[in-house]
Formats: sequence, C-alpha cells, structure tokens
Amino acid sequence: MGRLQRVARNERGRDFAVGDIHGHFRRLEQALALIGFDASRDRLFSVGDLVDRGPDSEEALAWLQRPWFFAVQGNHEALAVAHVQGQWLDVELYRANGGAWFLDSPAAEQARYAEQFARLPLALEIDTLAGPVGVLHADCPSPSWQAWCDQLAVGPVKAAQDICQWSRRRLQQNDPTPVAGLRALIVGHTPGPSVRVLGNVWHIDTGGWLNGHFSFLELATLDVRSARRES
Ligand SMILES: [Mn+2]
Repeated sequence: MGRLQRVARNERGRDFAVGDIHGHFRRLEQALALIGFDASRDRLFSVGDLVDRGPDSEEALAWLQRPWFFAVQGNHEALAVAHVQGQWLDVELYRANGGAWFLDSPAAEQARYAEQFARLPLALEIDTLAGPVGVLHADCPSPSWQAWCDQLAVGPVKAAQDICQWSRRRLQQNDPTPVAGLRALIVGHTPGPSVRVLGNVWHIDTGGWLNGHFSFLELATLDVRSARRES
C-alpha cells in the first residue's frame, strides 16, 4: 500500500488545503463558493477527518471519487478501519466522538467505507513552483520529510503512525522547529480560532466543522483565505 502519494504541480489552476471536515460537506461547499473555487481547474487537499460529527459523513466516499479532491487518512478514518479489522477500540469513546453513524451502519456498509479509508495515504506531497508542500493529519514523526518518506516506503511503525494522526505536541509545546525538506507542512486535527504557523508547519483547522469557519491555504503562495458562513 502506497502510504505516500506524490502529486504533480497544477499547471491549470490553484491548489488549496482545508482543515478537518467531520461530515460537514454542505458547509464546505458553501465555503468553497465563497473563495471562488473552480472544480474544472482548482484542486482541494484535505488533512483528513472527513467523517464523524456532522450530518453528511456518508458523502465521504463520493468526495473521494472526485478527481480534484485529495485526502490523507485522519485518525477518524483510522478508527473506522480499525473497527472493521477487529482491532481493539474504545467503542463508546468512538461513538461519543461522532462515530455513531458508522457504528450503527450495516456491516457491509462499514466494510465498504473501511476499504476506501484504508487506501488513503498517510502523507501527500504536492509540487508547487516554490517547492514541495506536505500534508498530514496531525504532525510529522521525523525531523525531516525525507526520513518520514523513507519510513512510509517500508511501512511506518505504530508509534510513528500515531504521531502522524494523533499528536498535538507541537502546538502544546509551541515548538517552532521546522520539518526539513519542505516549503511547508500542512496539518489539521487540533482546531483553533485562526491558522497557526510554527516553523514551517501550518495548522489550518479553524473549526469549519464546529462553526462554519473554514480556512483555505493556497499551496503556491501560502496565502490564507478565510470563509465564514453566515449562520
Ligand atoms: Mn483528528
């Protein structure tokens, strides 16, 4: 399984990254309209956590079919995969964190989602005019992007995958150490009132799934477009 997906430069339009969606695809569509997103030329890169909490989680697979939409696997997709694979899971905690739609789906439906979620990369690397940009759900387990890519090529150990999908350490410690070898690393997982940059790591989950405030980071320029929905 390819756990790193490399994506060539977009020669025709713009590339944007967006934070956690958590089943709020209607809100995401409204926010995309506010920034003039053009699906015939532009592309959208998701930091993962497509599902759980909002009303539209069932649409995740349809979004993943779209040629302009890319996503890494967040911890919530990983929970769905773990559940179907029979790995140990605190089911009540999963339910409390938005997993009810999944846990209450028929087994065949769960398997259909898990199969697609298991195929999602852990890391995306997108080429831009100004250099490569990485996308992960939570944080980079290695001080250099190349070291992490080398791990992904052989299959990361569980501790590293956990950092990639679950860690909040960089934010909690206000750690400005950059990830070597990237122009920017883009992550989500921990919502905040605004985009926060530590070193070259951009934390872009501004809680679109909580309150409709999605932030879009344009990969080529690292400009932030805020899209606040009127509620
Ligand atoms: Mn998350």
